[in-house]
Amino acid sequence: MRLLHLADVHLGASCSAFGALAANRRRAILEAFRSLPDVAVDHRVDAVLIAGDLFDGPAPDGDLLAATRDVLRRFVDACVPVFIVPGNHDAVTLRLNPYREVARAGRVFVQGEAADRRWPLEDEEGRRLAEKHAVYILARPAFGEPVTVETDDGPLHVYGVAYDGAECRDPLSTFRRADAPGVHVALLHASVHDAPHWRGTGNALVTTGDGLNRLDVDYIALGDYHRHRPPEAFGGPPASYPGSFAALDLTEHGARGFVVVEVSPGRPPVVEHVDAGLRPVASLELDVTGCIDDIAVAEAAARSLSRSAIPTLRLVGEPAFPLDADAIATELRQRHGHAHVVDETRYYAAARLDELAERDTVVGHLVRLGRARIAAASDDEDRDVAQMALRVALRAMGAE
Ligand SMILES: [Mn+2]
Repeated sequence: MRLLHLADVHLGASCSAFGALAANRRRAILEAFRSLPDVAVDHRVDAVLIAGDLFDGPAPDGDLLAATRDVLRRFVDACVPVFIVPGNHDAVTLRLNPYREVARAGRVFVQGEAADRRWPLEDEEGRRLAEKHAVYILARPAFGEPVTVETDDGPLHVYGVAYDGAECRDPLSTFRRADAPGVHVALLHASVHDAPHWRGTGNALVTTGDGLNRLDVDYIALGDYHRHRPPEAFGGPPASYPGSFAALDLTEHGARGFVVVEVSPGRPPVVEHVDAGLRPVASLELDVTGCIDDIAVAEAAARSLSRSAIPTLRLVGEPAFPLDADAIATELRQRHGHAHVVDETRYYAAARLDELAERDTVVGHLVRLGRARIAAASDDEDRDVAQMALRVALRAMGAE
């Protein structure tokens, strides 16, 4: 059986870290999300699992809700059942429930809700209604009976939990495997920590590898952690994080997307990560020692970056000129639309500064004073400020 598993789409996220590209980014994420029904058909998956944080917040705007309903209707039309659990960003609470609005589309059912259509699985008759042409939003704080659908590759049983610490502290302990043939899958939004003393706060479910091991299933579809983590990384439980669907800020570098999972009863799952196709964030460390000026640094960076990348550049080394990170970012933005530059260079140690410090001039005095302040700094923050002050002063003096 093949499953398409995604999480942490964060529809509606501001993407403000992308600067001038933010609006673009929001559109691209929505477009990639809209393409998923076709992607699911192309990959010939039997079902789709969405493991929380589909929305960035508990009150998505009308456009996003309409787009989501449209996507879900297309899954239903394509006969691909969809299972969703809320995450910590789009949690179902007494006051806010983004999924109540989503469930206004036909054949979308939200559990534990007095919606127009009752949850179809409460009784014998209802259970017969559970079929492929539907979307199931598992919104209860504890595991119950799985939702069972008949797929081309046999029965699929999905168990889900919507974490609510006020209702159920330890939802994993409520898991009971149904005695039925087929593939059994657990769907949850949780951070997995292996240190037993680790304690979560707020509305996030925290568990450990041992906790996951208690789930007697063929696959555990997780959400929450924004980096892809394959089952091998768990060393035991058949779990995987797909990671964020698309980079949401400039720390989320590398391939982002979803996973396609091959699951068979009693066998370890085989997980393949698939890129969602958005422009990636590329993280690059560049040693600027030897560069003659800001433009040369920008050009050296550009040579190492693909044009489609959105760069986050960390500068190291000892430049022989008063480097201006903003000027380098401005240069890179022309080519990449947006760029973030972190300056970790050590100008104060450069040979050029040694030379300037020897001089009996205002600049020479400035360098000696600046270096003395850097040397006397009481902590890292103080040192950063002193280094920045020397650099700004030298630039103002035109000491190239
Ligand atoms: Mn998330």
